[in-house]
Amino acid sequence: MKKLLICMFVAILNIAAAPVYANDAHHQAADNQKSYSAKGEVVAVDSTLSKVKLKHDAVPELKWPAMTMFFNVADKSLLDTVKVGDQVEFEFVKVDGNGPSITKIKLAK
Ligand SMILES: [Cu+2]
Repeated sequence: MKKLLICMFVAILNIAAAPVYANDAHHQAADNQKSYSAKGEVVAVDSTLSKVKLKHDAVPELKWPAMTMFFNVADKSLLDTVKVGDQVEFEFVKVDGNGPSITKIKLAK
């Protein structure tokens, strides 16, 4: 629970920081399209809400510690290939005001 709160706090900080980039077209475009990679384990799949809960490793680029949290998925069909307990590699983008969104997810080798 504590880690989830930290994660939400980080998300809120990122939303608060967004206007800083709004004046700089270059940075805004780069940030919106940047995707981040991480590995983790599937803890829960909610295909109705297009969300997946992952126990993910640290994401140094975002200064995220390892934690368990929900991610949105860009396309619901991404969830067809994973199930609870799977070790996965995934990529996500950050969407202003709507949390991180997974764009790719596959079984880890
Ligand atoms: Cu997290």
